[in-house]
Amino acid sequence: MTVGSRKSTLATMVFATVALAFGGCKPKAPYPLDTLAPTSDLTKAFYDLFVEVTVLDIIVLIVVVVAMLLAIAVFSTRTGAGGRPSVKHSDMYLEMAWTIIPALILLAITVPTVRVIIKTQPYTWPKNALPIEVIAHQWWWEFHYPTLGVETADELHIPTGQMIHFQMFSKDVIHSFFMPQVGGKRDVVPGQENQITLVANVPGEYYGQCTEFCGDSHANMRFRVFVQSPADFQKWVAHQLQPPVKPTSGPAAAGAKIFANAPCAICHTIRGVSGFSKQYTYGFRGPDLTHFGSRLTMAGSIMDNTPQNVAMWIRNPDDVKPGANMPTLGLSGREMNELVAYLESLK
Ligand code: HEC
Ligand SMILES: [Cu+2]
Repeated sequence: MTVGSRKSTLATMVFATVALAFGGCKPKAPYPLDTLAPTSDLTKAFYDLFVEVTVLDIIVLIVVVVAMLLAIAVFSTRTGAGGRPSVKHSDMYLEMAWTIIPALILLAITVPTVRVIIKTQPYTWPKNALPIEVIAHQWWWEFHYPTLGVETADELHIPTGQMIHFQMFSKDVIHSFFMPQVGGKRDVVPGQENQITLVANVPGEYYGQCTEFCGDSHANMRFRVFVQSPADFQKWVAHQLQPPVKPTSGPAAAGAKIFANAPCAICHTIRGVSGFSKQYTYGFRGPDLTHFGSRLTMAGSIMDNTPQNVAMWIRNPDDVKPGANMPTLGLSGREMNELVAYLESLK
C-alpha cells in the first residue's frame, strides 16, 4: 500500500465514522426500540439521569484532554534540554487534589443514580395502582389484569395518566421485560416476583422485546404496548370481557368443532370453550385465544395476525419460530381453512 492510498483510506475511515456518528444522532424514522425517546415518568427519569451523567462526562473529558495537550505541547521537556523535573518527589497538595477530585466526580454520578434507583424501586409498592401480571414463557408474553378479569398475550394495553404496577413472573427461564420507550428493563426470574411501576403519558403503539437470552427463539420474543387514553382503554377492557364469538354457520362454525376436538384445547383457553389442563400449566401452555382475532400480531408479535400467517403458524410452528412449544398437528386443506376462519372470527 502506498502512502497516498493509506492516507485516502484513513480519510475515508474518518469520514465514515463522523457520518455514522452524526447519522446516529438524527433519526430519519422513529426507531422502534429507541431508548432516547421517553414516554413515561419511569423512562423520563432514566433519560434525565443519562443526560446528567453524559454532560458531566463530557466536562471531565474536556478537562483531561486540555490538560494532556498542555502537558504535551507546553509543559514538556524537549529532547536534550535536560530540564529539572517539574514535580517534586512528593507533593502533598497535588496528591490530595487527584484523590479528592475523582472522589467528587464519582459522588456526582452516584448521588443522582441512587436517587433514581430509590425513586423507581420504592420500598412499598403503591396500593392504588392498576396491577398487571406479566408472565414470561419461552417465547411469548402473557398479560393478566387481575382486578379487571382480562387475559391476553403479546399485546399489552395500558391507560395514560394512571399508575401501573407490573408484577413479573417466569414460567421457565430468566427473561427480561423491556419496552424502551415506556419502561423496563427488569429481569423476569423463575420463582421470584419482580416489579415496576410507571405512569405512561403519550398514547401510541410501542415495541417491547425480551432482553435476556432465553433460548432458541429469544430474538422472537417480542411484544407490543398500546398506550391508550383512559376512555379507549375502558373500551378495550369492555371488549375483552365479552364472551368469545360463537359462530353458528359457515367455515368458522366448522372450525370451532375442529378446535374443540383437536389437541388445541389442551393448551389454549377460549373462555367458555376450553381451559388448559393442570398438567400443562407449566411450560407448554399457549396464549389465551378468547379474543385472538382482535390482536394485530401473533406468536410473540413476530408477525401480523393475518389468515395466511395463522395457517403458516399452525402448519409448522417450528418453521416460523425455531423451538416453538406448540406441536405440528398435521392439519391442512379444508380443515385448516375452517380452523383459521374460526380463530380470526374471535374478535
Ligand atoms: C402443547 C401445547 C399446544 C397445543 C396442543 C397447541 N398450541 Fe397453539 N400455541 C402453543 C404455544 C406455547 C404458543 C405460543 C408460541 C410462541 O409464540 O412462542 C401457541 C401459539 C398459538 C397461536 C398464536 C397465538 C398468539 O396470540 O400469538 C395460535 C393462533 C395457536 N397457537 C393456535 C393453535 C391451534 C389452532 C392449535 C390446534 C390445532 C394449537 N394451537 C395447539 C401451544 C400449543
Ligand atoms: Cu425471553
